[in-house]
Amino acid sequence: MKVKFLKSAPSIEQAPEPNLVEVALLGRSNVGKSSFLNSWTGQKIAKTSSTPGKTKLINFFEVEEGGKKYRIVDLPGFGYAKVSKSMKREWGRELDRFLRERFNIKLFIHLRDARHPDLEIDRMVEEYLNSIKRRDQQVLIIFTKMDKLKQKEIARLKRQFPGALLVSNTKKRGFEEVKRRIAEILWGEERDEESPTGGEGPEAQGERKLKKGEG
Ligand SMILES: Nc1nc2c(ncn2[C@@H]2O[C@H](COP(=O)(O)OP(=O)(O)OP(=O)(O)O)[C@@H](O)[C@H]2O)c(=O)[nH]1
Ligand SMILES: [Mg+2]
Repeated sequence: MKVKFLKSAPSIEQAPEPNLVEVALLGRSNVGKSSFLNSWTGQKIAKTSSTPGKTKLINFFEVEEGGKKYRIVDLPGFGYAKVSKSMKREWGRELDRFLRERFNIKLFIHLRDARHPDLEIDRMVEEYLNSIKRRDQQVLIIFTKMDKLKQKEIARLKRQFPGALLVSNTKKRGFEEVKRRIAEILWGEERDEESPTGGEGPEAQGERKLKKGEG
């Protein structure tokens, strides 16, 4: 996987051309968004810090992997201590606008701290994302800092959130499954279309088009 930093932008107007699929990383300050990007790509390319509020702009990274190009967007965190009533106020107008209007975002990754998996602010973000997401966009919840949990606590978290994805950025754990899920979401359907159809008739192809919301 090749990754390079592209640019930082304060708003959607300064963002790169929306000509590639993007994956946006969201979550509270300090949850490990920038660390997640580094672990996922296997490169220390995003700046991390133990002080919340490190990432202040919308940061675009371009990735090339197996002949495919896409971007990862590292966003500023929100709500470290306080809980505010609206995401707009919490995050600022520009970020709210970016998330609503950036149509080439195909996947929102919502990172949550495995030690505090059900905070009010995260429920708000979940609701917010579900309210803005379009038919061709998906949300994936991933819990960070699993290295801080005991086995028992991991089991409890998995019961509470069936199918939950857990990672440790410091120990680089959980990324095989995470990468598989992300690839499925980004390219799953296309890979189907590229592969020999194996006797699949036009009906099946039509169905797929409908599922994708095209046609
Ligand atoms: N133990 C442990 N620490 C982690 C993990 N992920 C991140 N951290 C630590 O948490 C702190 C914050 O990490 P960042 O990646 O900068 O967090 P962020 O979400 O980008 O924060 P902002 O940019 O401020 O919103 C750093 O000290 C990281 O080393 C993890 O999986 N396990
Ligand atoms: Mg950051």
